[in-house]
Amino acid sequence: MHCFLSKYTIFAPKNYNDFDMEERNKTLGEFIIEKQEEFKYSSGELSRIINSIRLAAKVVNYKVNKAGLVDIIGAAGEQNIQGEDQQKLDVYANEVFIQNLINREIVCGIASEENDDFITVQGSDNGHNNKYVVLMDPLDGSSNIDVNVSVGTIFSVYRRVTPIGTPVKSEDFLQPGVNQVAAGYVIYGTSTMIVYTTGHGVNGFTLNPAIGTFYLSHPNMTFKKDGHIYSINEGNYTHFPQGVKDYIKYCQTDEEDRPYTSRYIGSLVSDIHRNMIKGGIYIYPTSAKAPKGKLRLLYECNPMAFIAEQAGGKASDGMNRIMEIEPTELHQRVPFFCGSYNMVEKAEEFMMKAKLSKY
Ligand code: AHM
Ligand code: MG
Repeated sequence: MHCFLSKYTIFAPKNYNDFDMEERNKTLGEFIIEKQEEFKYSSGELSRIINSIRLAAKVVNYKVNKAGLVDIIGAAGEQNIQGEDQQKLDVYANEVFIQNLINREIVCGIASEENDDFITVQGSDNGHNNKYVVLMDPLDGSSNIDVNVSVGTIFSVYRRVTPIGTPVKSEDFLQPGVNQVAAGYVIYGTSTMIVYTTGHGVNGFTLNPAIGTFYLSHPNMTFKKDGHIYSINEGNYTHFPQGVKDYIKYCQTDEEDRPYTSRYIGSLVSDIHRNMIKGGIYIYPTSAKAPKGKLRLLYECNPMAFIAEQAGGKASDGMNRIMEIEPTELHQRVPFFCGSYNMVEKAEEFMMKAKLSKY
């Protein structure tokens, strides 16, 4: 039987529709398969973890995008119109990510910023034979949801250090960031993206919401060596260490390529993502309100540091490399300086000068 196209057949112009991207770019699924052999211990487990995060990200994205709407529909009480209990979105995101990882039986443990302690996960054989633990902040910056500002998920993957076949212990989670085998974030912004690294550079994938597929939109993301943006909550200025105050003055001084631009969203993922694309530094130092800093070493700083370094940037606590800090507790906080390499170095210089001038 002949098949023919009539002269009336209408084609969408090549560069016009949403699906054009599909022809040109790899999907995240294809990318994961293609890159599997780059992983140090290539058994497919790490690929399955990334796949599971990809699915959870889509579910959370759906919920985040109708956050305002759910309030309207369910405004009268604790339940929405379907009779479901309304939950805070960070609790919801926590459950989605954890449940996804548990259902796929691919990790031996999970630690989350939302939970006091880590969770032990049994594999398909009801044993403890899986190799990886996942640490995450399921919905960072969630106070921004109410005002329609971008939020994100941050995750980090480590190989366990206790013997396979035994239940996980705290030492599996309390590993320095240099041991990470993968880390990434999901940004629920004007578009939704997954950005991640497995130690071979950083790649970003944008969700096409029409078909629910992530496409490789930002291959080989890199931080500019020098940037012009500094991101810090200057409301806490009086309580900052002297080195940070001096660095802020430096950013504001009218010399050479300065003053820099100040941009602070108050949503770590968004601030880092913007700075990675445009060049800049993010700082959350110690202050009177947060004497050890606010951000968590394991759930926020280490994964962001891994991404930053893989993108040619730098991450420190003002003095030391973030990824070399030996964690002592799950919810440990640290000061955080992260971004364009030369900017972080300059900030460290100011920190060191201020420290030395004390003596
Ligand atoms: P959270 O984990 O409770 O959401 O807090 C982390 C967030 C970061 O996303 C953001 O950079 C920072 O807290 C903002 O803090 P502040 O409002 O003190 O500037
Ligand atoms: Mg957080």
